[in-house]
Amino acid sequence: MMKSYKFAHIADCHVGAWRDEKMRQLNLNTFSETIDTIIAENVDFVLISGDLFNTAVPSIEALKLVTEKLHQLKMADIPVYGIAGSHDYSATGKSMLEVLEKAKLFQNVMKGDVVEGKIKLSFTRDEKTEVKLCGIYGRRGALEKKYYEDLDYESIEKETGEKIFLFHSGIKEFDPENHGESQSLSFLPKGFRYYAGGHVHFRFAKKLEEYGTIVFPGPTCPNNYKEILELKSGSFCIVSVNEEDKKVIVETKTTKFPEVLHVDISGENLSTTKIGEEFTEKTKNASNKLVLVTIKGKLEAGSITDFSKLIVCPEAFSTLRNTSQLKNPEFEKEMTEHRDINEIEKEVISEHIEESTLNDREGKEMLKEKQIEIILASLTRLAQTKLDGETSADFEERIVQEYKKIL
Ligand SMILES: [Mn+2]
Repeated sequence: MMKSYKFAHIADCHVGAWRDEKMRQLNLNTFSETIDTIIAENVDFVLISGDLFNTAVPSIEALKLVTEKLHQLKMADIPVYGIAGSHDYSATGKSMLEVLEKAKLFQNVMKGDVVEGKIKLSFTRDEKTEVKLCGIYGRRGALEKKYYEDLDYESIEKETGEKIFLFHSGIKEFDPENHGESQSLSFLPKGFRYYAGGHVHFRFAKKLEEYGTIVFPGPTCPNNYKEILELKSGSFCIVSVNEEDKKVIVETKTTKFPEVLHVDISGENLSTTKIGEEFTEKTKNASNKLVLVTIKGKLEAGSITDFSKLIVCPEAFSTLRNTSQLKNPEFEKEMTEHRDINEIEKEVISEHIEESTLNDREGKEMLKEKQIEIILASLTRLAQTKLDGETSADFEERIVQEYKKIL
């Protein structure tokens, strides 16, 4: 018989993210405070739906903090269950998550065997609540799709008891902007009480008839310029499941974040002086705020292009500049700051796609959109590394096979 239980659901903490010193510190502090709140909430366990770290091998600073906070959870008798995300996953298995797992500070719930070509997931059981957990990690370029294709749905769907599924993928039906190569809802196994999602950095909660409650808590701290503007702060969820009516109550908590001041400067013939003046005028009341400056249009010939010393507001919490839509006539190229690598790749490829002539099997040139898609998919496939114990020949064969699928 199930009892009422309560847990915290966090995702996309990206601990160690940000180059900007103040933002990096904010990201660390936010993670620390999030765990403090979770401990104070007296939950039964914590779920981390991927991207705990910003990279598979994080900095000592990031690792130190996460280890300390996970240890505090352990001391408070709160187990932590999770999966890897597209950022902290590593094909070679050399992920810091494995180290934390060895230290018994974290339990990876993506466990199972391959039986006759099918992936049979096994459940991790939480001792105190008897809740059963399993999940599938996320990989860069949504390579996890393969795991869902081979997943033995029946065996996990027919499992009885209270079940939670952890995943790190976008759901097409609930993500019109397609933040992260979303998949159709049907990839989720049916009949779980709760679906703990990660990967798409926005807040979402919905109860579905055949499924259960599907939740994306949003990142604990916004991870880039665009997310700051969209989300205004980070967030996570505290979830209670009631014994009698099996009702799932999702409480979204926002994390502390400075007030944002967004400054837009645009023009067709922008001089450095003009930009400086407009910036000073628009940041008069910027004290302790996080100033986001978008500069777009065209620079006057001969202008300085390094704004790092010029466009900065000393009394602000920090100043972040976005000049991705600013053209410098001298170089005729876009300057980029604070942007996602995937976004930059896509943009550069799209810009130069006219030079590409990929033909289909009949020798006819493919649609440019299709060519962009193939080039992007190739980048992801070719960025893979050899697995532990994999021979060079096996590695080559695997890359060739995966490559064939995108053509
Ligand atoms: Mn993420």
